[in-house]
Amino acid sequence: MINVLFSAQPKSWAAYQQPLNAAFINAGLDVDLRRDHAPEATDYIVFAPNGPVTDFTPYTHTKAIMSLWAGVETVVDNTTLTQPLARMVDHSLTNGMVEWVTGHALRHHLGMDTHIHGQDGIWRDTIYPPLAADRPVTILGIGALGAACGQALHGLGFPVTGWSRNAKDVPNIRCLHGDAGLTDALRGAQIVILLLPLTPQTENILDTDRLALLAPGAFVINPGRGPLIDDDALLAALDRGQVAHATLDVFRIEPLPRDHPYWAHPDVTVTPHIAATTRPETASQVIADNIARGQAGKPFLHLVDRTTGY
Ligand code: NDP
Ligand code: OXD
Repeated sequence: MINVLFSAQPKSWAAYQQPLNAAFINAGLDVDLRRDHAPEATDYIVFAPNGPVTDFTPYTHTKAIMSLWAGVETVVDNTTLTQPLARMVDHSLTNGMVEWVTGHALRHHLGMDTHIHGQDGIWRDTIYPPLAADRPVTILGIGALGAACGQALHGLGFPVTGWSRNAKDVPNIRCLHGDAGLTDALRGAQIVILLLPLTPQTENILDTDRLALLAPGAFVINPGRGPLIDDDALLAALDRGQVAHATLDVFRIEPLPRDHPYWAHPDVTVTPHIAATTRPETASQVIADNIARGQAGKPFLHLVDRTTGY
């Protein structure tokens, strides 16, 4: 019997109990899934922020922590965490992000708001978008999510540049990396999409100087993490028209406080951290399959590198 502890917000239990148990059976695992295993008897922890486990010290026999989230910035620097940490990489999460990013990129590219909000009897036939081929898009972060978004945008005809920490070769994406690569990636970009993890190196990466590299009237789309952007710099860039519109899904404080300037800004769209939700059915199978690997003595998939923080 494998003891799996579920440590997430209490409201998640109802959504995950049945899919996790079904996935364990599907993976051929005999699992006792509970919210209250004794620490020393816990083999694995299914983990999300704001659950009961914050101190991993007593989990002396725990083989791995399986995060329900792709972003692990709230747990990766927990000094009590000595066990392997696997983050969420799941095709449903990826597809959700591709749909959200593509939808918002097309909204801005096509100038949809002009016509959706301009139903006033005026025939605005001189306002039409360029073709996607003439709208360079830059994606900061070309990992599981950024690379998939890049492929989808390329498929629509956009020239896509991606930026990463290490040199990469991703089909259909002009790949740049490192500090010099960041300047090149941002210079002249008309749409910039942030899909970086939050680490000390990526915090405030989109600041005043880097916003100034974008094409005048660029669009910023951030489903990554709020602190990737210097908020004051973005608001100033919006106010002077350097950035035409920002669509933001993630924020330094969530829920975004009601008096935050983003809510009232005419050129900001706030979405409530829903760009890509972890779907219990497929995420449970990812976790069950990873536990099955561990039980078979194989290396876990999607392990977080504790030195880089993602
Ligand atoms: P990955 O780890 O697969 O990819 C991260 C990418 O960022 C990689 O290309 C990596 O480079 C790059 N990167 C990291 N640090 C740096 C750096 N210092 N300089 C340059 N590039 C860097 O993550 P995912 O694609 O799975 O997820 C990305 C983020 O999306 C998550 O961390 C999370 O914050 C966010 N997210 C948001 C959701 C939402 O609903 N809003 C849902 C899910 C995730 P390299 O390839 O060289 O390693
Ligand atoms: C995640 C998220 O990291 O939902 O999975 O943001």
